[in-house]
Amino acid sequence: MIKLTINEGIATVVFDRPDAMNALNSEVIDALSKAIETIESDNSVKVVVFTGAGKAFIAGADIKEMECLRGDEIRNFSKKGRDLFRKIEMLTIPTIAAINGYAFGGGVEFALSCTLRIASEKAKFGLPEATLGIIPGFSGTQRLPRVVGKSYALYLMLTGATIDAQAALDHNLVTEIHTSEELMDATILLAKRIAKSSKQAVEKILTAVNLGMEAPIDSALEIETGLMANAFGTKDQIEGMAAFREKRKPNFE
Ligand code: CO8
Repeated sequence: MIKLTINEGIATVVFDRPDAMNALNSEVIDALSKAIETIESDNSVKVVVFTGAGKAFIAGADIKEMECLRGDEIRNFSKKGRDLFRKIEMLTIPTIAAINGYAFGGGVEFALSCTLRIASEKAKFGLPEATLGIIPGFSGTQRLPRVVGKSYALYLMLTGATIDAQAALDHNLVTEIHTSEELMDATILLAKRIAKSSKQAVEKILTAVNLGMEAPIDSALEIETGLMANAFGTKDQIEGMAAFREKRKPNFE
């Protein structure tokens, strides 16, 4: 259901339920939660990559599992996914969704909780919940407008339109498009570029952006100043600036 490998500081998580287009059922969500715990407990991990096996990234929450849920059952399922996605969003390890194919409903909502999203030219995106008589309940109504803007988010959610990778790029849903053959190499290259940066600086940038975006601007600026002050005097700041002065590459911790 979920395959986790950790290699040279990069954790790769593959959603591997191709018979159901990698749809998120309770079992997959529990397995993802365990994989995140493993990643958090491994200090060597600098970047996490998520992708899907087969022709889907994630075709949404499992419609067949959800169909008959009611009341607290559906509330709990929604909360389980939402809380896990929130945890992933707030990780101080950067996460990249390598969107290889279909990303619908909960699949888009999951990708939105990642730090970055890059797509194969074969990727297709949509929030078809309204066409199923429900709403994006894994935090899509909140995160999608923050990423693509309110109007385009509402267009996608109210119509259930399917868009291609180019439209996703045009609306900032993804930052890069690659051929399907090159997607994983390009993703690993991006992960390695991030992994070369100072780990403590990366953690502080994620914290500043994630906390700051949710705070009033004056509080957000205070958060930034505090984190900036804490960066000074660290081994990486001393090394990074010495490396600049000595015209060499930094050797971070
Ligand atoms: N859930 C369950 N099974 C699925 C799902 C899904 N989301 N998507 C695909 N499958 C299954 C199909 O039923 C099919 O199974 P079977 O072989 O047993 O019939 C198998 O995967 C292969 O799928 P297709 O034959 O349909 O493959 P195609 O290549 O023809 O089409 C698509 C692929 C376009 C991805 C198509 O399967 C599709 O449209 N899937 C549904 C997409 C969708 O509507 N996603 C949104 C789901 S709702 C959601 O995500 C809500 C999130 C918030 C929940 C909050 C909890 C309360």
